[in-house]
Amino acid sequence: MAQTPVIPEPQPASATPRNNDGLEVLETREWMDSLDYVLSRGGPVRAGRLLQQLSLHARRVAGVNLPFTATTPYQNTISVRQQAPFPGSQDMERRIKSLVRWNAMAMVVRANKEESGIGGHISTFASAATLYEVAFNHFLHARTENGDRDIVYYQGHAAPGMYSRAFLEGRLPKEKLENFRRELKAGGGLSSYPHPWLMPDFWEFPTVSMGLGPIQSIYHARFIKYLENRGLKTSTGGKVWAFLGDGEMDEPESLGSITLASREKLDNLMWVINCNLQRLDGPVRGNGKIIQELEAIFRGAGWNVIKVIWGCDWDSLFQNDRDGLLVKRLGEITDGQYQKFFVESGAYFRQNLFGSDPRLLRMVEHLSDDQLSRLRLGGHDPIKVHAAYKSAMEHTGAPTVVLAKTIKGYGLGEAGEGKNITHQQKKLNDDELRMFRSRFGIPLSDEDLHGAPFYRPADDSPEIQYMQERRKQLGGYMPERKVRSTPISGVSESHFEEFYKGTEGREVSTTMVFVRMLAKLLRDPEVGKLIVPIIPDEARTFGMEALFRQVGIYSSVGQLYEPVDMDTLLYYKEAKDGQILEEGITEAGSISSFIAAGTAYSNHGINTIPFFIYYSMFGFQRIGDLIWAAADMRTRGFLLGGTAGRTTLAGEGLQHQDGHSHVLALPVPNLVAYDPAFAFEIAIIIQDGIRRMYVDQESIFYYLTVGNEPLPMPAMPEGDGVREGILKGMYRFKPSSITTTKADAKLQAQLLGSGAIMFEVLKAQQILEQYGVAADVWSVTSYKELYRNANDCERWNMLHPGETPKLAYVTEQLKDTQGVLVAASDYMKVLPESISQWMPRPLLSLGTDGFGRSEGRASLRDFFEVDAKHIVLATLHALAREKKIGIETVQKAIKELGINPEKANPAIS
Ligand SMILES: Cc1ncc(C[n+]2csc(CCOP(=O)(O)OP(=O)(O)O)c2C)c(N)n1
Ligand SMILES: [Mg+2]
Repeated sequence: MAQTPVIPEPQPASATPRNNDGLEVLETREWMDSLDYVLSRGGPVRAGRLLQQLSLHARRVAGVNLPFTATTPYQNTISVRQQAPFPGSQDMERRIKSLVRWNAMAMVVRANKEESGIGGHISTFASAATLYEVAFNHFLHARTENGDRDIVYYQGHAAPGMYSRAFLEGRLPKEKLENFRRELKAGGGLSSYPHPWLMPDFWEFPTVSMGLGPIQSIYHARFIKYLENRGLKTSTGGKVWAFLGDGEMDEPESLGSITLASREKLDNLMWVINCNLQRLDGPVRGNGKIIQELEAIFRGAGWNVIKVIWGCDWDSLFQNDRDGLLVKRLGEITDGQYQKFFVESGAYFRQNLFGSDPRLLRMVEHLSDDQLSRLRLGGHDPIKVHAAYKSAMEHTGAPTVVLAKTIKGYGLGEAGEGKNITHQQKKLNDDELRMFRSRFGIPLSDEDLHGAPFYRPADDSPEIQYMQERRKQLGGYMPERKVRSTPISGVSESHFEEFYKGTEGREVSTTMVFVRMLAKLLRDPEVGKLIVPIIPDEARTFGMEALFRQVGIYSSVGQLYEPVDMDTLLYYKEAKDGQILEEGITEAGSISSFIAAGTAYSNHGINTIPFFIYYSMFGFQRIGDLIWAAADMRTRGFLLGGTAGRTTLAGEGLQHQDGHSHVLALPVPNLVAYDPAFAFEIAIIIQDGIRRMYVDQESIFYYLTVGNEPLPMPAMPEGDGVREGILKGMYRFKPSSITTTKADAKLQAQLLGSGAIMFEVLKAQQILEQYGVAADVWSVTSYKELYRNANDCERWNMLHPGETPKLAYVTEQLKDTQGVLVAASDYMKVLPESISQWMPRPLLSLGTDGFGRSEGRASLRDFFEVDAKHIVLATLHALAREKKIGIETVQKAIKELGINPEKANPAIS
């Protein structure tokens, strides 16, 4: 139980007791004795109740108000009497931990000896070793008795510790450790940090971009409850653990979603924050106290907070601290000052911490300076850490955070223990190696030390046997990543056929098309239940409210109120087995759910198929780093950028109108991005996406932009190449009617349209006929796919001279065409330009570079120069450039089309 400070604070140590105070001291002592009696008879729960009753009584009869305290005293939350006994061999575990420490340190030192500047971190794991080792030896289940497992987010910078342990377990050979941070060496190496893309059998979660681990762990824990409540997974008690840094807590993603965890009562979630009081440059809160600050935040948010500040060495000091003088003094000291104590001598510690009051000095007079300097902190004491974890495991109804106080660079001594430079320390000289070796009792002689050799005792040594046995008991090794699901058999084409036919003149938006398709997929007997629609408070924007009723909104408690729109058809239906994750206004949270759902095929053996739809502007631009992590994690699923396009989202203006998400999608290597124009294109893409990801098990995911402009959806053109073209990025959608009737037309053009601007291109095609230009219209569904393919061909050709060169898909499509090339999209001009070098002739690209405006679509397209008339002008301009028409035709057209040549350039206005 948290110790609420309802006992009056003791007088400051420096105050001289007055007569009256003497009485007060006596009185206080009597009350304390009484409380001790209650404690001994009824235990802490009874004592807590009594204190609460006393406080209520005091308020009722005399209006006594206790000051609000978000924090508890600067003490361990778990008292000595509540502390669970340590179940293992402390001595053996200390020896194993020392071996893990040594090899983790050696890995970094060696890597930097061989290649100076290669980097790596010693001090993060050095401070966290006990936190990890107690967990590995006693808590982290690779498989529980019930067949579940624990999910663990390891702190990225502590990776050497995890590699070192895997080496001792015999899972990683020495050669791999020698190639730490040298992944391109023969035989492979080890990633600097956790990267499932690079080590798909080992790492599950990339955590090194600070803040991504914390938020993902919350949404993952919630997603597990979602799977359980929806009957897709049986509840077997697996936990989600996240090992985090105290500096990392400054990231908004770290703390921004913690109330979700408490609101959802995620008692399957456990955070261990390594409070070594330091970040990269220096102290996290030099002038404050990070543990107290975090305690207040987490308590306020409804978490179960367990502080592990002091080791067992302090127990007897606190026992003798009858008046709370010591606790009070410890609470006064800032973190910056504590850091100084860690690096100073015992004499300094005595004088500056205890020297403030003679009574404090008396409390430690039995300890030598040396003993004083070695009083252990809680986070380095396996007994305290074990007790905290055990208590956390037993806590129900709320998530737990363990705030463990440690020393950064613990064991590095002069090389960096507790020093501000320690985060970056990667080199140890021979003296420092010797000291480290001796401190942790590694059986290496002085002569052997040079070069920081790895050390692993024989397989049958007691240490290795012990650690193997512990992991066996806990179900196997960790970390380990593996695909736990089997492929689905596919999804029926029947869901998509309707969309091939078009809408026969009826105007629908591509968003509506998508929503209708989703509704159909949700009814599919096999994949329907696997679909996870994710929405950050935008369902109505996308016309998805019908789904509320169809599949319900997930709520772990069901619906505890009568919804205000209960009497309507599409009421706001929350249900325990609801399928929609209505996340509220958090794109970061929603993408975390997307990742949890899109990696369930490996994490939980369940092929959930997430569809996360959001305002396209708030995707890559806002949560690009989480999307990058999703890619690393081999997440599968569909991202849908809704109300997309700089000129298609009317009215919303500069901060909403997205004309660059497809450019921002370019860097993500395994992301397949499409800007479809027609219903049938979406149908082909989604159908093929499900096949590639869930049948063929490719490690890819999708980004589709969908718009909100109602347009008549045409039928899919006949012809073999259409389906292939849609998927590969382009196909001829509508040849010019002039070319088919008058094959000798002199003026020709190839118009490349995509997304919502396709309809402007089709209009331009008709206007161009009036100028005698025969223009074919191509639908470019994916510049990214074309770019990827062209690059791939180019590279192959470069590496294989003399062999038949490969032709880029875009080249192949356009090589036999005639006329000028003009592209128009609702995205930046650079997007089509990215593939122009593989086109047979120069490209003129129209796009929406610049800031958006609050306006209607027609005005926006005029402003950004992507409407039909500008496409016509661009085509005529290109033809004039080729000397196919005279300048006067272009000048005339400008007048006829009503274009103001002096208008401001939208790219910079
Ligand atoms: C988003 C992001 N910003 C910056 C960094 C660079 N960085 C790496 S570690 C670190 C300090 C980490 O401090 P803390 O979270 O306290 O971890 P410790 O190493 O002290 O356990 C920083 C700033 C990063 N990895 N990610
Ligand atoms: Mg830190």
